[in-house]
Amino acid sequence: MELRTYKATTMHEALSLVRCELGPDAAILHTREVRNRRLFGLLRGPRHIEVTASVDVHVPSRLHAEDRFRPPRPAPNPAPATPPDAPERVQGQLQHLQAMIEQLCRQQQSPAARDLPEELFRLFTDLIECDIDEDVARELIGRIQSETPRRELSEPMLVAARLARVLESEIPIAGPIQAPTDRQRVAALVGPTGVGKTTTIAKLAANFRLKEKRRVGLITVDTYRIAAVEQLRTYADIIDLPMHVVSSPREMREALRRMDDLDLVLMDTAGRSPKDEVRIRELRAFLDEAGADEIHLVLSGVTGSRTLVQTAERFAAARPTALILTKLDEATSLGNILPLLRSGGPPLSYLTNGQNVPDDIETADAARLAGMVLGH
Ligand SMILES: Nc1nc2c(ncn2[C@@H]2O[C@H](COP(=O)(O)OP(=O)(O)O)[C@@H](O)[C@H]2O)c(=O)[nH]1
Ligand SMILES: [Mg+2]
Repeated sequence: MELRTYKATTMHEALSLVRCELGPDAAILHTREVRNRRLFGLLRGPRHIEVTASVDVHVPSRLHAEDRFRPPRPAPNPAPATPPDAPERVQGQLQHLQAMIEQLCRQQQSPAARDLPEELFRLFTDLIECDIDEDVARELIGRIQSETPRRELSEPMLVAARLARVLESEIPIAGPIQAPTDRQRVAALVGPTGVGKTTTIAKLAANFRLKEKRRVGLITVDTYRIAAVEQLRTYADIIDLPMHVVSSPREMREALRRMDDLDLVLMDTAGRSPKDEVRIRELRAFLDEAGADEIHLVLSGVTGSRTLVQTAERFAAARPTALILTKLDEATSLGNILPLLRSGGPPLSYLTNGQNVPDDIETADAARLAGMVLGH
């Protein structure tokens, strides 16, 4: 049986190497995080990941539990050579010191950095495969390891279910737009260009009007592009809704007054570049003028994890109360949305998964989304 060991700075890189060289069917047999020792083994150097894989194995390997949990062998005595005539007491103290340093090094390692039981390791690599950031995966696995009774760890189904529950608990949910029948409610959608704001407004409007029988109106402040106004007008005509185009705070007040017998006014806004903070603040002034009850930040699920977090930070100036993630149908994996959901931003209201109006939208559900992130 041929075993190969790959070294890389991240687990993602190591797994890509394995996949590239041994193909998708390679079995991962073992992984460990290694820190090069410096200064006589006293200091920990940069860490790297070692993955041992093989294409000749078709069953998961079973390392002996005692091998997996055996504490690292003590390094050769890092203390300067003690003169032969040094009192035994000094030698004893040096050994004691060395043991303390090793213990400290072990404590500083995150749970995922120690050798993991096989089930957790497999889960860890599955998370990486789902495009979940290595640090997030490490943290999630650490939580599972500390919260799961040892005997349960050998039950893959139980461990996977526990992981799904942990993930679910980290997804904040806002619930759908409120549309009471006794007063007008205003909900605005904001976000970058092209993420699907207008299409989502059309889906929401059609569902509230046709399924929930609410009196709905549309306002657009997206007057930058004629096509954008026409796009919304086409939907308004098809669904048979009143629509107003406003370009100043005075027109906004007037439009809302003319719609004050409606249950819900949905407001479309021009896409803003996340880099244009002045325009985002301008947008906020418009929303204040409208007295918007709900502001939903719309972001595309096919955006990279860092950009998602940064864009949400930039749009914080618009003070969004909820988050809509669009285009989930186009995403090959959804691990990229986790840092955003865990960053303390607004909770999720809706998910959209296609271009069809009004069908391709659903109220966000933490359990379902956790399953989607895990590729279920
Ligand atoms: N695949 C997919 N496309 C979508 C979704 N939502 C919107 N789109 C498409 O994204 C493009 C931009 O949508 P639009 O509503 O004009 O974005 P806006 O600029 O934010 O208003 C259009 O081609 C939409 O059909 C979705 O959930 N999935
Ligand atoms: Mg638009």
